[in-house]
Amino acid sequence: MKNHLLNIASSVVTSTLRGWHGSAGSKQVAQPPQLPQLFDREDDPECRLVREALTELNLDVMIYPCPLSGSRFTRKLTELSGDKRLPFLIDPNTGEQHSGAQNINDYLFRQYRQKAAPRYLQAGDLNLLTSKLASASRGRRILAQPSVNPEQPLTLYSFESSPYSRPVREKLCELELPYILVNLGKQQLADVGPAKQRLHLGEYKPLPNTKRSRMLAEKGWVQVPFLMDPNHGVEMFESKDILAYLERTYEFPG
Ligand SMILES: N[C@@H](CCC(=O)N[C@@H](CS)C(=O)NCC(=O)O)C(=O)O
Repeated sequence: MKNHLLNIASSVVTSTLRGWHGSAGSKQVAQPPQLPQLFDREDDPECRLVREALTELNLDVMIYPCPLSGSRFTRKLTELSGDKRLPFLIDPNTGEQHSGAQNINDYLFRQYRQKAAPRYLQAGDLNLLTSKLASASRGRRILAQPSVNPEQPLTLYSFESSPYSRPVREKLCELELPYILVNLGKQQLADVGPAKQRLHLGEYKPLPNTKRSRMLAEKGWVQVPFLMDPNHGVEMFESKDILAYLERTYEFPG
């Protein structure tokens, strides 16, 4: 979408249709030593339910984007899972692999929270319907665009419902760029709101010993989306700038 403001407004509608699930991140962090790997398409209704669960569980993962008519990770997906069904999760920490939102979210909650996935993250009819409507509200499908294959994965700080982060995730998906998804869900009231107009008055203090407090110490600011590209030594805030950077750096002129 060319007009950035319209793009963000449409993304607000998308998050609203899913009741802003994928905003809160748990205070309890159970990040395992190795990154779980998710084969994902940004506009797939089941993939969205899994990414909402990942934000809620405060888990970071490696994303292998599989847009429509994409090929970069589809062969690997087929080799590992036996078909092209999305979402597909591999957890190298346990050797488990699962297909489909219901199985994946059941596994993630059982493994990393020792409890059942909440109702709003189950792949039942209502959640799939709202997630389909959320995808439809973006007004287009995520189709692969010819792109440069990076040597190293990029890193994106995001949380699922973030209206500013969604267009960046869509672009990473279209360009089939693998990335580490760092989930930065809201852990307290002071985290709520855009970075420049938080609900909380006074100096912003993230909870201690969290990804948010580390981001503040290391980057001087807590805001998503935040992109790191080790292939070019680039780190940047601002969704509009990130989109322009990804297009200029990775998209083959069409
Ligand atoms: N102008 C920025 C706005 C980004 C922004 O406000 N992001 C929100 C999330 S959608 C944020 O970081 N809020 C503060 C927080 O989550 O701590 C952009 O386009 O990237």
